[in-house]
Amino acid sequence: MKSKFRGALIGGAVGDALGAPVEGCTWEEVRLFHGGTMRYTDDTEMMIGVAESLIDKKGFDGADMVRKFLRNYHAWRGYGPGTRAVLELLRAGVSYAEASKRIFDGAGSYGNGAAMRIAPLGLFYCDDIDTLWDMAYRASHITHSHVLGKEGAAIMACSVALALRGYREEMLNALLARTREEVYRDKLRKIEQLLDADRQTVIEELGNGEAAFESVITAIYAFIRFHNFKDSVIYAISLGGDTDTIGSMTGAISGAYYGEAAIPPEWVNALENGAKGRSYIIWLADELYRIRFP
Ligand code: F2R
Ligand code: MG
Ligand code: MG
Repeated sequence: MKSKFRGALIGGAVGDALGAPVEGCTWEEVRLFHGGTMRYTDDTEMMIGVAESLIDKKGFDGADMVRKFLRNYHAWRGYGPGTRAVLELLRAGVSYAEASKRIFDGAGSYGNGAAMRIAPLGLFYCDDIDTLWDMAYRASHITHSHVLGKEGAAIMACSVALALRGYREEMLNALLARTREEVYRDKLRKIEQLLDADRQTVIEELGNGEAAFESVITAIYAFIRFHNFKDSVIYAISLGGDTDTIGSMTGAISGAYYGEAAIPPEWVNALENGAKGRSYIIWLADELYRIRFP
């Protein structure tokens, strides 16, 4: 179980860092890409904030999570424009109940920024899916007030919890039993028919974009289609589009399922290891584990 906690956090970070240099590329361009750095992006920076807050507060605390997001924020990690605007409102003193409702003409964001950071919550509330679903909605609202942004994050959190508990394809029915929004239900139902599909079909049917409903189900698909961590994450990135985020979410689900040992050590070793790098992320995973399984 401890290895799975590490797998989810480090798996997410390596998926993010591997996908980062080709974010926004088409899958043909990804195919041509060689080399690249292993620096993580906003996905992992925000995931660290979620983990830090859960550890400090021994559970979800919105005001504290806001403080962690603001303390960690480095614009150069490549934040989405909506999240950037919300963080600026929060820094200016707008309440977190209010800030995320002010963007996109009052519609709020349905971007994947809430889903991409949510893995620690899935670990923390892994044995209580009702509470997890509710907490995922609350943790998302800090930056994403649109229901599709929140639902995507809840599905992602639930996928991490189910993977931790040993679910693979069986997770699809468990997710369908909970998911209310039709765009997600429709894509979850398609996964099994797409297991041998070519990339173009997968992109058309499930998506590879920055909207949560264009990426969360794609990450679940990449996890289920293959039978090891490495193939799932490489495949996720090879779809192009929002590569760091789909790579990160696939890495988090796969890491929770297979555990730390399944992550290629050369990927882990190449991950940046500065102030809040690889060793710190492993420490966060161990702290979460210690709190949940004393
Ligand atoms: N910021 C990026 N990528 C930009 C390119 C970076 C590249 N590597 C480079 O260096 O140039 N990636 C990060 O942002 C994504 C997460 O986004 P988040 O946090 O959800 O932000 P946002 O802006 O709220 O939503 C993303 C986009 O979705 C569309 N959208 C969302 N809600 C909408 C609404 N209600 N109406 C219309 N459109 C909506 C917008 O296009 C948003 O900009 C991750 O990929 C992360 O890696
Ligand atoms: Mg990113
Ligand atoms: Mg991204």
